[in-house]
Amino acid sequence: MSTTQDLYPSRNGQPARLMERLDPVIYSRPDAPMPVARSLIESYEKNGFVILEDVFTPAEVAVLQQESQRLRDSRELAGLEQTITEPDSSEIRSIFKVQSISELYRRLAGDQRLVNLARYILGDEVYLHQTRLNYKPGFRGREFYWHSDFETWHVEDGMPRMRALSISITLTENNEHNGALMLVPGSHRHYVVCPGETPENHYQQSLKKQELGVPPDDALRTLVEQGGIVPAYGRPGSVIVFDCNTMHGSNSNISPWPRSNLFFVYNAMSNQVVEPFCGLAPRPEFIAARQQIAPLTAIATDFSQWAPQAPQFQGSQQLQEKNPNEHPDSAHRRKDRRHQHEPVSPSA
Ligand SMILES: O=C(O)CCC(=O)C(=O)O
Repeated sequence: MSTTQDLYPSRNGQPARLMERLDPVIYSRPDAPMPVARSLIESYEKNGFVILEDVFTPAEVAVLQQESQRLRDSRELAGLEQTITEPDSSEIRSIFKVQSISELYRRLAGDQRLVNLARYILGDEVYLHQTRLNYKPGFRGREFYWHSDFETWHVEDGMPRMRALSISITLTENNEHNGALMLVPGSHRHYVVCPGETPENHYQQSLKKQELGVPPDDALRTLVEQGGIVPAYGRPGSVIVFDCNTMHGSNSNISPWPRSNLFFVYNAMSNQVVEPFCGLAPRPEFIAARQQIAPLTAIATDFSQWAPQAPQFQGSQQLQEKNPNEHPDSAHRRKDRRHQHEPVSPSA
């Protein structure tokens, strides 16, 4: 059990309820240089998310999609613990810790368009708490029920404060048919204390179908009556940035069109995880990073120029043994660029 004070208790026998958020949403000072237009930052602060279209060019998206297909087709990958199948079929639902099996995605997680935004919002150097690729295959891709990521990261991973965010890069179109992400504006300001008690190894069930750490109907109704629901439709290459406590979920995909999105979770260096607040053993490293934590270096990359890489599965160990967050040629840049917030596109 963590010795850090539990400011956001949940699943501990208390009745379910809504409580106010105790942490800021935007951590940088208002006069700090902004990596995107002020209106976008204000929208993020008010709603708990912002959708940025066309952050990656069609040529870059094509390269990112090829990599997604390569991973999906890999027989080696199917046997790894970090590969999660759908609850009722052997189709791949999610691959976790993608930076350990893909040099391209490792580089992408350090892209300056993403890292500078995360740094600005969190007001700190950042590292990767979790990464995943959710395939949401056509016909049988199952839903992700409503949840706040922070509730699970706090209870099961020991993330102390709300000082983390997700950046989701859409690899396919997300539309009204294929199970686009849905978000509840303003929900990030309220923490849902959830009922129930966390069983051991809960992740083995929850990554396929989450039933604990989800809001009771009344709490969800209240949040949605206050804020509504916004679907994150968009072209591939868009970016959805959302606060760790924003209520979100997505429907099943019974359309023929897959909906594949990458998720990178950036946590503030000052908010590294402690012992899980549920008192159980921490979840495995592929779900929640605890070892070799190091700040990311923001690097400019044109992914359309990325040379195809040889399959990396036997190299996944090597990638994990190195500093998992840092590209080999980036160390010399860290000193110069740590506190800069270079502009990212789009700037509208
Ligand atoms: O991929 C989605 O639609 C939702 C993903 C999500 O909420 C999760 O993986 O926690």
